[in-house]
Amino acid sequence: MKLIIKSLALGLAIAGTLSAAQAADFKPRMVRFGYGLAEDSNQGRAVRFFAEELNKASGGKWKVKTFGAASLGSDPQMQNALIGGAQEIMVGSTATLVGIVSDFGVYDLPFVFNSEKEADTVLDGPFGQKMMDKLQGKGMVGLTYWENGFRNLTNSKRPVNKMEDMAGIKLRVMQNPVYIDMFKGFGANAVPLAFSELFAALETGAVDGQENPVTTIDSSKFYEVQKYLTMTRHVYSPWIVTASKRWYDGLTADEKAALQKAAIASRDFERRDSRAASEKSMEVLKQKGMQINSMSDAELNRMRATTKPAVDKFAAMPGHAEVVKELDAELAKLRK
Ligand code: TK8
Repeated sequence: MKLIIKSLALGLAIAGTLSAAQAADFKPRMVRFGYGLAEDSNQGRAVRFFAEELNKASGGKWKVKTFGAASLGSDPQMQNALIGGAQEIMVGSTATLVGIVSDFGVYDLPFVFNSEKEADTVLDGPFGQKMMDKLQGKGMVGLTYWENGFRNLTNSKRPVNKMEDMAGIKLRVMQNPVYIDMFKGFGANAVPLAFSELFAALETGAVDGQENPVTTIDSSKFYEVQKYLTMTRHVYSPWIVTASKRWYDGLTADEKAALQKAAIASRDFERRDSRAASEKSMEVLKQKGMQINSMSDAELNRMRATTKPAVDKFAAMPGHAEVVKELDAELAKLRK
């Protein structure tokens, strides 16, 4: 009898030392996490961080596999795979979500955010959450926002010192009307194209230029096919990590909680990493021979004024006036 009690106690003691992960309710799952940038990029590093967190939290029950360089498809293709349940998680630009929830175009309105700090506060606050919640009715679940960063202009034709220098430049933009209207307004020839096709388009001269944060210009090796970089910071566009709602709805409460926790940890990791990488990328781009120039505030203000029709057009679409007002109110709170 004593022996039985002893071994029972021992058994309990061992059970007590099992990690919380093993005790928690995790089912064995294969999770596909896709993204568009190169594996060696700020996006790739953060995806691997997220995957690792989930593998750990599940005590090895989850096998999260990462797929970079758009190997599961472009942003819009992955979004459809999530909605259909053929893929579990992705990260991509909020800008490419406008085909699903057009309200997301609000983040693409030119010169809306003044700093990374402003963007963090708005995205991590009630406004950012409310935007993510709009995806639920469309088959996706928003998990968190990562930094893509302020977007800058590159091209192979000429230095862009003033708006008129963009005239006639065939410029790849994301598949999003705000960008098409904005760059047409600047005088460029805006061509919407998936990011996965961008390098080849620049290389063959199908387009002359593009716009992205310096980290992406570096990790995608655009310096090989682009000579001029102009620091316009015209849009701060976030990345958003999303899950398939079909898949998400089948998760246990413990799994959902772990997913949320890993999402927040990945966000903090990604923003720190991206901001450090951004400084290094500027050095790399210089060293690779890109000619870099900034634009005067007066010129940027002139560009901003030129975008008014694009902003008005966005705001005139159903429901958008409300979204713009809400974002303006959030920003006003920060700036007072
Ligand atoms: C990566 C894209 C990219 C975005 C773009 O899939 O398309 O220019 O900036 O980050 O989402």
